[in-house]
Amino acid sequence: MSQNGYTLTPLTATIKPGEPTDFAFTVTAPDGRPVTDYQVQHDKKVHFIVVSRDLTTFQHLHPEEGANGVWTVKLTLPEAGVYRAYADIFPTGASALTLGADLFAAGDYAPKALPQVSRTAEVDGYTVTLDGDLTPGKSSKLTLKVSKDGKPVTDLQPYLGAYGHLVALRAGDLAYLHVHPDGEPGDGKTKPGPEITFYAEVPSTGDYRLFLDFQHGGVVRTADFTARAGQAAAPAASPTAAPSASPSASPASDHDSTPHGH
Ligand SMILES: [Cu+2]
Repeated sequence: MSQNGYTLTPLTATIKPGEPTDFAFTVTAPDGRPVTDYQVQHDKKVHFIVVSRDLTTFQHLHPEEGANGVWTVKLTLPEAGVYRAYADIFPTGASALTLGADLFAAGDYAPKALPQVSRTAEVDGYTVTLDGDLTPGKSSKLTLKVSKDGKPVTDLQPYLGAYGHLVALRAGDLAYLHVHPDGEPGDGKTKPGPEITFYAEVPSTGDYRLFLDFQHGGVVRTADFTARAGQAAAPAASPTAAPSASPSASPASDHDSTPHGH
């Protein structure tokens, strides 16, 4: 919720499950005042991610800027339960930050088990396959390939300045991880599919949830995966692949100053 003196402060206390709510928040600066000056990252000043604690639901929203640093977003928490919201921001004069807050929707709550580890995701007739392994402490290349009706999709549309946005969260504590896209539309080398490449660095072994937003036919869809880090090491694996306390991830925050894609 707080990093480098910047703090995410929800202004909306009550959210009922299944009901659209105008959720408002501010980010306060080290001087205690709401931040009003933000750098644009991937076409937006604020990227707002909301997941359920069991990581079975995901939303990527873009709040609207109001007066005095207040941001508002129409938010529906689909069911009763516990949720985590992340604001991915870059206050001018600071660095890129991801601040988190827990949200609650009152009612009977039955957490679902983490979805099985899988390299294939289906969404709206699209199949997305995941190639590459998450290696703790190392930058890991992940390639996501999109196909529809068995055919590779080669006309993905730019969405927020990229052909895909990947959010990676650690299942154990919802740590928000760094993911860097490899190339962007218009750079003369990045093709509009079927493959989208990212570099991700995970800090530890364990399970992660990956959420890929991609746009095709004018619609943004999300493909989700569960990936396991550090379980596929061969006997000859480098000792540097051992789990490390990388500073690039911590619960609900993100200490690196490099912009990242999602
Ligand atoms: Cu966004």
